[in-house]
Amino acid sequence: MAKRALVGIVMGSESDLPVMELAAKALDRFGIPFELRICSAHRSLHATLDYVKKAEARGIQVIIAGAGGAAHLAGVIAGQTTLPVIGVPLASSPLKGLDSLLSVAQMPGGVAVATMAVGESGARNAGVMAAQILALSDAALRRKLVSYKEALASEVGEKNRRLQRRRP
Ligand code: RP5
Repeated sequence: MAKRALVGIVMGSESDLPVMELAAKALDRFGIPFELRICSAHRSLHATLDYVKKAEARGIQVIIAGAGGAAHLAGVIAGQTTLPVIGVPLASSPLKGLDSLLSVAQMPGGVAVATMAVGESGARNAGVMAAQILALSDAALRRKLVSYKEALASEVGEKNRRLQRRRP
C-alpha cells in the first residue's frame, strides 16, 4: 500500500509541472511520500481552499506551493493553515519570475511563506526544505540529509579536481 503523503506539492497550472517535478524528485531522494495537485488561487479558489482545509487531517505536514505571474497561491494557502508553507516563484510570465518572486515573498505580517529561489533551484530547494522541516522529528531522515550535504560537498570537490587536471 502506498504510504500516506506527508508533503503536498500544489501548483497553479499544469504548465508549472515540469519545474515542480524537481520538488518531487528531491522528496523522492529522501523517501518522503508526497502528493501533487493542480489548484489555482485565481482560477479555482474554492478547490484550493477545500484542499487546504482537509490537508492537515489527512496527514500532510508541509505544503509546497509553486505558481507564476501574480503568484498568490502560497500566500492564500498560508492564510488558511498553520502548516508550514514553502513558496516557489515560477518564471512563467513575460516578467520572468520577478513578478512571482515579489508576489510570493511580500506577505503581510502574520502570514508566513518560506520563499525559495525562482524556478528550478527553488523547486528543488522546496523539497530539501520540506525534508529539513520533517527531519526535526525524524532522526533517520536527518541522517539522510547529512549524507546529502556530504554528497554535495564531494561533488564540488570532484569538479575541482577535474578542473585542476585540465588547468593545473
Ligand atoms: C499561474 O499562471 C500559474 O501558476 C502559471 O505559472 C501561470 C500560467 O498558467 P497557464 O496559463 O499556463 O495555465 O497561475
